[in-house]
Amino acid sequence: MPGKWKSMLPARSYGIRLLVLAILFIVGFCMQYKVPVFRPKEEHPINWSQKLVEKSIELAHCERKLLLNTQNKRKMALNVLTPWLAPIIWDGTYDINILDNQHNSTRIGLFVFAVKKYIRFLLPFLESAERYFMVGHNVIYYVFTDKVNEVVKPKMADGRILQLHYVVSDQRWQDVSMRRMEILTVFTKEHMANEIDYLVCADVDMVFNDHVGVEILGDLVATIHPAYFLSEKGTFTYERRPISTAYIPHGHGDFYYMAALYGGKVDEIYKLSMACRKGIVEDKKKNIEAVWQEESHLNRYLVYNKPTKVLSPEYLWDTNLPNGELIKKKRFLAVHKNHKEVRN
Ligand code: 4GW
Ligand code: MN
Repeated sequence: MPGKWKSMLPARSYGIRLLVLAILFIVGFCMQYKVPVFRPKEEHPINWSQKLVEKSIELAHCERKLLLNTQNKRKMALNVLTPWLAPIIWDGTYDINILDNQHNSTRIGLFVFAVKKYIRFLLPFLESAERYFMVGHNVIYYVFTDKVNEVVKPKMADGRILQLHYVVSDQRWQDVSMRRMEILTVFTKEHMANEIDYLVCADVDMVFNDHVGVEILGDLVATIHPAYFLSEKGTFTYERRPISTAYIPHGHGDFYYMAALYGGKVDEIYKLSMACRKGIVEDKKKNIEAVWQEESHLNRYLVYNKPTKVLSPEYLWDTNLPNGELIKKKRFLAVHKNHKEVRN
């Protein structure tokens, strides 16, 4: 059969063979040296500048409008993880139904001081907590005041308890604020250890304004100060004098935390308050006081004992601050106070 084929081929087939070989050679040559002859022609070239315009319109519609801002703002306000991989809690970063189920038997404490003229903030604080704080969970309010008899109890839901405790009122407001650490060292150890699993510590001159639930619970939890959440580290108002026990050298530290909301497991708050209390006492012996009192000591502690969870400024906001458009939910708001009226 093959012989038959051979005999059937015309003489000019040698020419054809040569032609095919030549074509193959040229094609191979062009492919090897990337001669552009064989590149497919783009029928509809992509208009990249048009694409960019479309993208920026899309981003402009982003719910939190974060991407419209400058590089720095964009980076900081989109952070959902710390450099040590702890979550930073923003709206949309958790599923509250799953977490509520996980915490159905968790006992939570809310620790607050209302001394001297700050007693006026207590009722709105507690009423707003009934509305937004750990709704549906077991809560004990630990209220410390020098005016136990003046406390007006809010209407409270089942599973919620108000504990009133007497505390001396210090003359200096700085000492009132710092005494919270001393009281915490005693109460976390002696009372709270058996009564609750997690403790949340808050300023009283605040109101809950939106959901604050079990998503904030963790071993050690701190909140980013709303005035510094877009700031460079170098501008943080840490204690910078090496003589203070709250000293944080330049280059150290991750966030500037605000002492108006932090929390954690009871034994973690015991350790934290012991360390801060010790620092405050040592400073007093040297007749110095950290620049932002217990907030400076808290920041120092948290630089070297990293929080396992960080709360975004959604959890501490003041409507007088700039950049409020970056904060979708303003969950815990500073009350605008007349400083002259509340000064002691
Ligand atoms: C100035 O005259 C004062 S009085 C500054 C604080 C004072 C104060 C604070 C007080 O008289 N009674 C009192 O209970 N506190 C507690 O310390 C209260 O829980 C308050 O929220 C916390 C911290 O003080 P602050 O809220 O005034 O601190 P900033 O200005 O940082 O919010
Ligand atoms: Mn305050």
